[in-house]
Amino acid sequence: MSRLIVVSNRVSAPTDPAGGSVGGLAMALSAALKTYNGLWFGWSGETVETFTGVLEIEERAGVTVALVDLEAQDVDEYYNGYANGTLWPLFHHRVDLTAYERSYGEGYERVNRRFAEILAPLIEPDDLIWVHDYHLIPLARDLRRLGVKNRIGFFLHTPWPVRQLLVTLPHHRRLVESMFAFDLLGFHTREWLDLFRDYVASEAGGTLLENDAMEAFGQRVQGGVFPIGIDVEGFLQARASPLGVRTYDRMVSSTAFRSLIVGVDRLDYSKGLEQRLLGYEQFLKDNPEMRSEVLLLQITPISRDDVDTYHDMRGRLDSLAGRINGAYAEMDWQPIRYLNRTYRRDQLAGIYRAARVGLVTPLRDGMNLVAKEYVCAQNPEDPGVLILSRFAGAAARMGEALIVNPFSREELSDAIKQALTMPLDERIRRWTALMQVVRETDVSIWRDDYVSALRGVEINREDGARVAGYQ
Ligand code: GDG
Repeated sequence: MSRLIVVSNRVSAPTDPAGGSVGGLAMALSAALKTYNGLWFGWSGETVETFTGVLEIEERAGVTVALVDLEAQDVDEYYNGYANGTLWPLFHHRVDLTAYERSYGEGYERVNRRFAEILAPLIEPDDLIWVHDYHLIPLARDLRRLGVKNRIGFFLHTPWPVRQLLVTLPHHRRLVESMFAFDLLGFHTREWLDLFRDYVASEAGGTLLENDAMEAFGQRVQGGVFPIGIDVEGFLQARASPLGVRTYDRMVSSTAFRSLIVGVDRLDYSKGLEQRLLGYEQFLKDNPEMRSEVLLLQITPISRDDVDTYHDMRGRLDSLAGRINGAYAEMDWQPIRYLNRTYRRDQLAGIYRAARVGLVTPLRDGMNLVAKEYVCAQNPEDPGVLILSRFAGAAARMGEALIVNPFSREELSDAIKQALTMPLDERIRRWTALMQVVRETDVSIWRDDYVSALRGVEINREDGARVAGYQ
């Protein structure tokens, strides 16, 4: 059986096999790596003064990981710069926050080249290579230049942007052309894949073929839709674990007859946190009689604080939460609990279960796993209500949530009221449909579908040309 090589910017293979704090994606990929006797390659997270290219190979809970350190300039230009300062905002339609620095693009190309040079000698002829996310878009091209002929697949965890915004990126053609060195391009939703295909047809002068294959730049690549999900059984176990149950009890007693509304998001402008707090404030304004019956718990671990836009946003959120609390709190009640910290997964599961409403309102999001976790954690006999942004990839299949436009504070306010007053039979009906989607998109299904699609892509290497398409 061929080995699987997973490549991602950061390697999140679990160190603790019990996995209490490990995400579903990490667990699913680790399980696949164990089955296929594979390898997980990426940045160690360590910064050194000068790049050495030395590879550290270690075993983590049965998974072989191969890690490489980056130098400070790489971290500035490739990671904080091009990946998180250019592609992330652009792919989330924030051209106002996008940095168009030439040095960032150069750093990005340099690190991808370095990764390719270190990875190439580890690859055996039958290996399947699965590259993750926007940090590593040119990697297949760089591996091909080094003579790697294996099947290489790519999965984008973010949305793909509309063509009219993507063309603001200098060298957008070069970036997209490099994607044609992969054999399979996976997206969460039909919408993201169609946006990619629109670029190929309109901007690259390519041809759209049957079954989502595409031809451009003298190459052919197969596209596909693979909606990611959560590890349902793992999450149910976390919810039923002693800490999950204890956290649930603690939340129920600390909210004392109030309805808990929960939000869980990395601190990121794509998550619509400011708009969410303003929507909640609107609800408090519109419904004075319900004020002291609710409580918003917003869990927001700090992320990417080295990037200025994140740092600035953190300050704005602190003051917004403070202002709303200052304006509406009573001596025995505060409308918002805003926490910049992380919890273990089992604790999160307990918190979700205690919440009558799950507020998931990103402005643009590849999928959004919190929506699925919230649904999965509910009590089937008395489930809470998911409020979900129409701009999350998750909304493509989770239409039984209360779907909202997160840019409209009135709509958010109305949805919160509707969720809090929804009769039990409607809550059960909606939850049952949503839970079915959560099960149908379990992360192991996503992973296995992707790996078998990559294995099934037909590759014709006559004359050295690579032509990919489903058999
Ligand atoms: C990207 C795409 C796509 C959050 N706080 C804590 C914690 N979390 C966990 C959540 C959830 C995960 O982080 C966040 O996943 P999301 O899907 O919501 O968002 P991104 O981080 O932006 O992920 C996204 C995803 O990739 C997968 O393809 O869905 O669209 O942007 O699992 O629970 N976990 C723990 N403590 C916390 O405090 N343990």
